[in-house]
Amino acid sequence: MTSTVDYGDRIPNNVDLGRDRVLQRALEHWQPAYMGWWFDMGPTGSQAYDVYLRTAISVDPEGWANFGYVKMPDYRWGIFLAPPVAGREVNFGANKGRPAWQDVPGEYRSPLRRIIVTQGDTEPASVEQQRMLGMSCPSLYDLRNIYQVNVEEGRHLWAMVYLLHRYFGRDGREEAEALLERRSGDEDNPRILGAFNEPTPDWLAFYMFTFFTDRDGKFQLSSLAESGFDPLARTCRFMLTEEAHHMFVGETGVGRIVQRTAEAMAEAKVENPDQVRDLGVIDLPTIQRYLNFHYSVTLDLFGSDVSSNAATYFTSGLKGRFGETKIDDDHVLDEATYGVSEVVGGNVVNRDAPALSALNERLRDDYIAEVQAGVDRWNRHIARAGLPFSLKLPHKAFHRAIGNFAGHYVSPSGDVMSKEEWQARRNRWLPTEKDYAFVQSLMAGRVVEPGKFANWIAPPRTGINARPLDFEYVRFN
Ligand code: BYC
Repeated sequence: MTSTVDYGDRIPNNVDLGRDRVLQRALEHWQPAYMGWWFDMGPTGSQAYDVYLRTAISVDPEGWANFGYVKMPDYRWGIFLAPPVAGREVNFGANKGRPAWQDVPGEYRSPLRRIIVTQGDTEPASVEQQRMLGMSCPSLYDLRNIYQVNVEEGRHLWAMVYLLHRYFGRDGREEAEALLERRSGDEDNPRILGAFNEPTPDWLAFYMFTFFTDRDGKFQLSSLAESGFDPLARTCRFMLTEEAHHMFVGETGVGRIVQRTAEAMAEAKVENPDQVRDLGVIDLPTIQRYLNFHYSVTLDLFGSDVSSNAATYFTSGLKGRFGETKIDDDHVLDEATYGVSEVVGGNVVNRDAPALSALNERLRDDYIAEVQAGVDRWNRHIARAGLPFSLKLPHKAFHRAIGNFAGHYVSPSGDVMSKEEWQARRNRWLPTEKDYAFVQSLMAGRVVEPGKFANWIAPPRTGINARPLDFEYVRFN
């Protein structure tokens, strides 16, 4: 393992790829297919643009990235694993205390492959979901940020494909090909997880997605960074470094939209949503409906509240809890219980379940706490403008399709309803066709003059890599 990356290699890497000719050839064979996918499904019309991107150049925490203009097809998608930790052990489950695996334990091959494929599948999916958005960007700064997110999702796909090729032989190579064949939203060959087949039709949706859904990425990657399968743990540790920027883009993106709306409302002294829309900004109830949608579909990504898969992953030592090694317990969980909710007799009630099978629910709860803190920060913009409104996370049971709440009709405040009652109110709670049409009407063209921002979003506080806001973050050539 080297800590800097050799850019002389066709595939930049810090895994001594050059020493494993078979693996190198397999990846070099996959690379043109990846490029084909990028040209077909990557950001529309962007191939010739020079974009001010950061590229991973080492795994050194003090300076792992380099900033400069790059044409995205020339971005150096590479393979980087965080440095090994000497003497690392499996830290949880039935194998706790054994040396961490450097190879796939035969008995766990199938679940491990499935975890890696599921993780890998989300990465190209999100690029596909966002591919049209460059055509309606609110500024060069925002355009650069979405492209940064897109190339790094591409790199995260490379990260999982490396593991598949390196450790899973022929099966792994077939899975790697299939990752380039599924398509977000395709009826016949969709992406694996629900949220990754939903459209991301506009920039409010993009920012909600990067705030809510990329954060599922953070929590899942953090759990996989605890894995007893050391190459997966080290891969995910490095991916988390890049992931932080994606969530920054989401949180500040929504925050800037909320800020702009609140300031425009205060200045014009209007609160009625129609009048707010007349100001050319997105009214707060529409923002709330987008929030309700993205939050609820992302909660589904954590899987069923009670899951034997989750118990197996943990007991085998493949997938830990968030912050596993910092938790003060036995890390085996044979006796422990955890609270899960379900609908009983028209009410949402809590009951204790074996902690092992409730691990998805626990991770979801960890996620909810972090998301709430972000929503609180958005609300400060509204409070500062003196407006009597606040954004709220809907009840956990609202609009769920996976787990105990699937098939139930629960309001954002947690009231269990009949299907008819719920559907009669649906348009108050979730974005309507009219909402989408209005939001998209604001984003009819792109804003590309350096330093200019669309009317519906406030400028950020600072530029990228200490560059000014009027820096030419993207050159169209
Ligand atoms: N949609 O016991 P269950 C990211 C399936 S995001 C459709 O409930 P389990 C990123 C499940 O596959 C992070 N199907 O759940 C973000 C299973 O199928 P089979 C991605 C679903 O297995 C933004 C069945 O239902 N990483 O990185 O305990 C941009 C019953 O399973 C869904 C991971 O997810 C759903 N929402 O947990 C870019 C980590 N939920 O076996 C990137 C790896 C469940 O019956 N994945 N199903 O065919 C996992 O750890 C687990 O697969 C899950 C599900 C947590 C997703």
